[in-house]
Amino acid sequence: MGIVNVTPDSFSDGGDFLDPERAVAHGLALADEGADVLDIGGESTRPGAAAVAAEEELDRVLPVIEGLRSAGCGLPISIDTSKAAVAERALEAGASIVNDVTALSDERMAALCAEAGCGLILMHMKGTPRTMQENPTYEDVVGEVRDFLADALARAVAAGVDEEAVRLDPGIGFGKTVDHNLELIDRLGELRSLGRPLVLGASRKRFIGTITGREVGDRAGGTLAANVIGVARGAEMLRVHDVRAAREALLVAEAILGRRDWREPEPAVAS
Ligand code: HH2
Repeated sequence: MGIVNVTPDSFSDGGDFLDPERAVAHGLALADEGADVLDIGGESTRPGAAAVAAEEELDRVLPVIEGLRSAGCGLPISIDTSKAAVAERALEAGASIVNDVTALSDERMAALCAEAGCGLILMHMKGTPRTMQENPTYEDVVGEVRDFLADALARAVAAGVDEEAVRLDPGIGFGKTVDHNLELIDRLGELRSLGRPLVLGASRKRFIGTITGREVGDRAGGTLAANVIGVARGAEMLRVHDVRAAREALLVAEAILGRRDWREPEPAVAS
């Protein structure tokens, strides 16, 4: 999943793709690099980020979704939003997956996704982006994240969402210390008991900078390590800024793990 942040303030690429033409060009470039899905977001969720009104979020993301479609991009598009009003218009414009980092905090979201029959990513977060990094504590981070995601999945299914349409994400960096993030990635396999494909979003995040001492634009090596271990532990979708590097790392990692014969052509694009 290639990230297209149409925001002035995202932690890694804030402001780079606020202009819709640049965002569309970036999405097309990520498609060329081998993305299977493009994740379009119009509101930063970095710690302390300012909230954005639905109309402004829509003004950011709709021209990009429409622009990608008119440029002939046929990849599935996910809309990274926690607002049902934004998700609804994005789905009409051509998105087919809702990536909700608040796991259905908007009471209309589940019904909307059930009605639309779209894909749905539910992510764990402790607190809100404004407060989540204020001394997050857990007795057992993996157990708490698993219980939260099980509950979110149950709420989605109770609202009519097809269980098969749901992917689950431990929410790396969302109300977690460095050690929590490391433990969640290392023990990611324990979340497979939830029975749904797992998404991992570690790309360029702060814990990588803390460990490597690298600034946000210089965390490619650390990102690859997190993603490769994540895949070895069972992640099936990686949310990344650098698609080509992730794709190549996966080809080699999956060959080593014996999950794919490197002589065979790459499998068809996932949806
Ligand atoms: N992380 C971010 C945003 N959306 N969605 C999922 N499913 N998983 C994640 O880990 C995740 C996410 C934060 O990263 P980014 O979009 O690069 O930054 P910002 O929130 O500042 O725009």
